[in-house]
Amino acid sequence: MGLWLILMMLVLFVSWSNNKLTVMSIDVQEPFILGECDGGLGNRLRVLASYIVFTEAIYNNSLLYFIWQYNTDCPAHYDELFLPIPRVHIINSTSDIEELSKHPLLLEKFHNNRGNFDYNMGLKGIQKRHWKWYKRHSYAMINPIPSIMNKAKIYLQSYDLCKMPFLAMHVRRTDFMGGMNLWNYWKFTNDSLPDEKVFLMADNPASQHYLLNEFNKNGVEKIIVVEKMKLLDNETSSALPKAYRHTSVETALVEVLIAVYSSHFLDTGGSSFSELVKALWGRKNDWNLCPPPST
Ligand SMILES: Nc1nc2c(ncn2[C@@H]2O[C@H](COP(=O)(O)OP(=O)(O)O)[C@@H](O)[C@H]2O)c(=O)[nH]1
Ligand SMILES: [Mg+2]
Repeated sequence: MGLWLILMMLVLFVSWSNNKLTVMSIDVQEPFILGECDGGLGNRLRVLASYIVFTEAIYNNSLLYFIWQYNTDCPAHYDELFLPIPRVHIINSTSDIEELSKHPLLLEKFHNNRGNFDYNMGLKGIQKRHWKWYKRHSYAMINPIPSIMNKAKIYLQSYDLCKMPFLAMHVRRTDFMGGMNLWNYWKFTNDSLPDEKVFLMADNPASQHYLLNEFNKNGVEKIIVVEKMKLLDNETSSALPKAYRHTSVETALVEVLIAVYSSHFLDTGGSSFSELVKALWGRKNDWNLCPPPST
């Protein structure tokens, strides 16, 4: 008798928990738009910034559900990098995405859009004269978590970069062949002033090692980096996935924050990672990673 009772309770529990699985796991009570991103950090953030504008300018301040998946292109979860944004819910589970796609309060679903910020504004008919304001406004909501800010702050102070103006350059090579050849970055460094440091952001170990070897000789540290990447032989590097990242995304973001404090930045044309430095250029005073000069 006792065994029957236990069996009955087990059957009841299983059917209850199965039912529960079909109940919405996200409690949506307001109209929302659903957007997704992919690619690397720069690609993702410009899509996020554009959709934030859409919620405000087109959808009467609706909520935004934003799909950010962890993958080879961007091996990091959103909340490992950035603080939450009011009225934006970041989601990464496929079941949540399916649920939200069918939800009655869904206003519009945006497929991944890699177009740059201005292109996205044009796509949704936002007036050109407002683009600049919206760009500043939406990127101002994107704030790295304190531990990442602190890494950039410590780095800037360790090289005295808050006191001495420095240059920065971004060399993007691994799975991207846009931009300039290494000669331009070599020349940029060679033309710098004697005491001026050149902060190098690079995605590719071979380019990084080449530039470091060219300029850091005889005890001089002309080019500075956050992390020296491991140089790989041809066989090992050709076995890696095309979009393999040689540093963590966290390190990449620390590099962006540092470059924002440079006096002059040489980009890789067409790279959205370079574009991110420019989009965040105006954030120096908000973040205050360099204390204001004492008078
Ligand atoms: N650490 C580091 N990572 C980089 C650098 N450039 C590119 N990456 C990595 O490569 C990804 C590039 O993707 P994305 O930001 O979309 O820029 P895009 O592909 O150049 O348009 C970034 O998310 C980084 O993970 C760099 O200078 N330093
Ligand atoms: Mg990309």
